[in-house]
Amino acid sequence: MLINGQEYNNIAVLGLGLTGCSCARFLAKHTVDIALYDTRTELDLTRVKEIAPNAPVTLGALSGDRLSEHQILLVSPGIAIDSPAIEQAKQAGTLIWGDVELFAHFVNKPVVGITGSNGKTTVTTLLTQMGNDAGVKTLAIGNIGVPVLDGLADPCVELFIMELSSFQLETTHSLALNAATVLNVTDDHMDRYHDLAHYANTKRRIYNHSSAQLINRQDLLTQAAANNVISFGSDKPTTDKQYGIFDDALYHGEQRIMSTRDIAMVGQHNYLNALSALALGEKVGLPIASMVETLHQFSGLAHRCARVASADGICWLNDSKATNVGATLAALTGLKKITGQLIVIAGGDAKGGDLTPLAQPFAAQVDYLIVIGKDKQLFHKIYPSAYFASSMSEAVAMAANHAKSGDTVLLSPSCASIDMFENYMARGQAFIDAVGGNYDE
Ligand code: UMA
Ligand code: ADP
Repeated sequence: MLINGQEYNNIAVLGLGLTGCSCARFLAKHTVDIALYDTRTELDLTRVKEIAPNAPVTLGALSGDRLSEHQILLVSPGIAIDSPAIEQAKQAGTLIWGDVELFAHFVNKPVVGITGSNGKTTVTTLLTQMGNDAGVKTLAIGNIGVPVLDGLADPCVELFIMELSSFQLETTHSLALNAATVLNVTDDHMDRYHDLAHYANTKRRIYNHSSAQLINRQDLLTQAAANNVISFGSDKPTTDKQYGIFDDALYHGEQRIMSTRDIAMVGQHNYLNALSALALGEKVGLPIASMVETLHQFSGLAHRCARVASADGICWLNDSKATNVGATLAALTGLKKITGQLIVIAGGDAKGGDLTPLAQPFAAQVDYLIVIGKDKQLFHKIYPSAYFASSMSEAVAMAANHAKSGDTVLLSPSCASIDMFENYMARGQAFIDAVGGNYDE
């Protein structure tokens, strides 16, 4: 396989999940010798063997000597690249890439890249819808669940919208996006980064080589030291490089785009998501009228501040996708004007994150806090009267006992779900089932 004039015929794929299988599929088509690695000692290899029947598979601990024999390591995002074996290979001259780096060398269509601690999937999905509604065949790829190299398999795609995690950006070096954004940066994945600055710097790698950079005016950690910077924020824009909100309407510079009342998504944070999508869409030539029409229709995604049907007069909100503090803060901001009591169910795996930013808003807004999961005790520190529950059904029963008609019960965990559930969707579904409502994905 020829990349930048250099022949590569000995490539290793590390991690045999969605990303690893997609890398193997892509490389198999390019008739490159590949070796497959996974640190699990037991793994069902059926799918891998279908994709690359002759590739050697090594399970268990990684060996630096073995990895150093390869020209490139394609490392899956779930694998930390500072492991000693990967570090040894890097020192020996092996290139440490991810699937996104390989994609960058082969893509020949426009790509918009979206990262941030919160709102990535919402903005990626919304902008993809805007593209398709405008008649441009648009595909969402990346952290959203579609490995980027699989996206290249469809020659009809005219525009890619790529959701990027900080993990993916660690191994991405030459991706040249047509427009790139860091939506916001709040504490997340602190079990993988030294501190917030390290995490933010990794996210800002998205701007490298990009043609246009969209920053969040109110979040210093999203700033770009680049030459074609535009911005969004919840204040009034003052130049035509700014998007903002004024008098309950979205604006681009002086130009009023639409009333926030006509946006089908609810919540202040979703108005910012709408602005981001409009700004990125304009950079890749999507017509504004068509994008506004999409905003009239697009009502948001499941498990993100979504109302659960119930007949008890209580407003049950499923925000299971709130896997960090920033997302819960956004949900609380959207609930400032409610009249009844606010009961919150939180907890799970805090991923080494700092929960103290929740202390003040919880004290001001939350009448009754129920916590579940591995890091229950951390919530006790920031809200001493928190009640503990051992399961989602117990938490919902406690909330139902306490709530009256007109009250709101919000599931917004601020934590990952992995200690109790398969994923955030299973956690949200457990909440829905316990509430007893009927809810369609
Ligand atoms: N593995 C190892 N050693 C390790 C860790 C993992 O060998 O130390 C192996 C596992 O045994 C498994 C494979 O790697 O066989 C899994 O790889 P992976 O964890 O990188 O996950 P993928 O299945 O490749 O999915 C990844 C993203 N997962 C992660 O970043 C953890 C998916 O994002 C993404 O949708 C997919 O690529 C396609 O691009 C998920 C995610 O949780 C949704 N992302 C995080 C988030 O959104 O917060 C970052
Ligand atoms: P991500 O893909 O970055 O995890 P999602 O769109 O899936 O983002 O939303 C995750 C969580 O963050 C949900 O709880 C959602 O309500 C919240 N959220 C969405 N957009 C924003 C935003 N712009 N700022 C803060 N929180 C947000």
